[in-house]
Amino acid sequence: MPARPRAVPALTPGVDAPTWPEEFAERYRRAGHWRGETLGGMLRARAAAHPDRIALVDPQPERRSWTYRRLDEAADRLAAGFAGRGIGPGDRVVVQLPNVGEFVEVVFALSRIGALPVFALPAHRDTEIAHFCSLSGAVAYVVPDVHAGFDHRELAERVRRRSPALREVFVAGEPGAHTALADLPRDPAGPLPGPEPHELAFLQLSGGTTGMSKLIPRTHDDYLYSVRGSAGICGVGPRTRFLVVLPAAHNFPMSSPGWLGTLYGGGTVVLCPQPDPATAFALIGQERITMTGLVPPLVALWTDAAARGTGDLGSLELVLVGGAKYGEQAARRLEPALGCRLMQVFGMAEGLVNYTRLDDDPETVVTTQGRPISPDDEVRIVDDDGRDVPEGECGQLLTRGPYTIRGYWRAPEHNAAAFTADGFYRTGDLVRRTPSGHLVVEGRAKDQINRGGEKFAPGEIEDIILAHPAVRDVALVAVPDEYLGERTLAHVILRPDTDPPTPAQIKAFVRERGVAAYKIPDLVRFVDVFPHTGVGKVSRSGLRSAAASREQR
Ligand code: OOB
Repeated sequence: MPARPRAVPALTPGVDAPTWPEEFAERYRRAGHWRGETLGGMLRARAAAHPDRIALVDPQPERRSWTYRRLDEAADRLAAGFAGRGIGPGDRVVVQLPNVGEFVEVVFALSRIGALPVFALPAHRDTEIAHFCSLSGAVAYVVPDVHAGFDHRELAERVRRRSPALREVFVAGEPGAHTALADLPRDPAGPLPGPEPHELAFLQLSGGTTGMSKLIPRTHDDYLYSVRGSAGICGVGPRTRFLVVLPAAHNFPMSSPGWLGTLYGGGTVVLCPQPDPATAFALIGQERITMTGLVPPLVALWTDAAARGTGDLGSLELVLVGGAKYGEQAARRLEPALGCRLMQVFGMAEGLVNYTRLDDDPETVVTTQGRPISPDDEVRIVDDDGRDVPEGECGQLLTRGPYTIRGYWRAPEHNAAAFTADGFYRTGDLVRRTPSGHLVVEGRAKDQINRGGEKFAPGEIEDIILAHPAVRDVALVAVPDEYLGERTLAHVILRPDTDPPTPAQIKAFVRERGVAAYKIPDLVRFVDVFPHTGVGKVSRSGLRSAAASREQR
């Protein structure tokens, strides 16, 4: 197919997103980190090397499987279909699909034409999707028909009315008023004008610290370096059978080593439709799964279920645990309970990923969150004034390196605060480093909630609650929770002469605004005043400690 003339030039890093200074880019290329690969090119190469090996299995409702050749061809055909609908290089496409085969096809298809997936999670609702559409300027949105009882086609209709740039909605399944992915023309495509390795591959979501999530621009070169490194550290190879339990669009199950790392290493990816032990254990047995990645609350569910003797986990060799702090005592229980190895992973969609290693001693594996992938990952641990703390002491983690972004998408003001002048990303995590170079996560300096691995900025929900007519002020804080690690408590000050709402009504108010369910406050408490800091700001630590010392509703 001839290259389509474009009204808008393809995006390049540096225009909509800050990029690495040339001296760094050159260093990363010279070191062999950036090898000039693209996502689409990687799949093409694997399909050429072992066309008949099974790349992907979507087990439900009827088992479907793709060889590497079939996946490669499916990506080409779908790419032609997207291109035929006017989607081209640099265009953003919000992709909100659960763990289904179409998700992987869509990602590679968009990559083939140089369009950028914007990775929404299945839990996101009107507020988040409209935000991703407007911030990215998305021209298209890909949804399932109905997932977990929720009709995404209706969501798409509402979002389309709010998003002038959004021209197309594609549906995996019954399309309703939209276009079915399956109905896109599937003319065999000629060579497509693919993206350059230094160009953006997609936009990931940040957990957010102020307002709504920022978008994280990742290039083919940088992302594939972290994928290759992760696959190597985890020992991914042709006999790896990786179960994608967490939402496939999240950075952890995508690249640590996740489905991309598994494809990189020539293994087989199996998509798990739900993370509950009944579903996952059955698949582990049937599909002889060797590896998976979980957040700590899920491991707790799995180890409890395994202790009750459910499931045949005999094939499982390695479980990666990350996304939130994995407590040492829980970590000690994993290997005996699941009968496989544990690897801790402490990563972030912005870049830096740390792993414990297969040859680390068992104490290191249960007591640390690992060390960086790359010898060129620069890590600084600093105090509040930005000075390096003495070795072994706790401080804020700053990082810079070959797969850590230099800035968020279209967010110059935020970038000025989130990055140092010399390009280090302020992770907001409090860590210390052991003599072996492993990091231990001690806490968090950033204003973020991490509810069992799902992150968001408290301000996002505070703004919604503030719109309630009876609410004068609100502060949302995380309180410790045995299962989730953290859950959320909204402190609410009511206006004096209004009908006081109940906690349930506050929660319903948030839900009705259309946000992901994990952001709805777990607890609501009405108070008369907030504790304040010396400079008159609401003291979140004061609220947290007050909450911890009181009975919670
Ligand atoms: C992963 O990525 P994100 O972008 O959802 O969240 C990153 C943040 C980190 O800054 C840290 O605050 C927290 O999540 N985190 C952990 C952790 N892993 C992530 N905190 C304590 N211990 C851990 N093991 O969550 C992510 C990305 C790639 C691989 C793994 C996780």
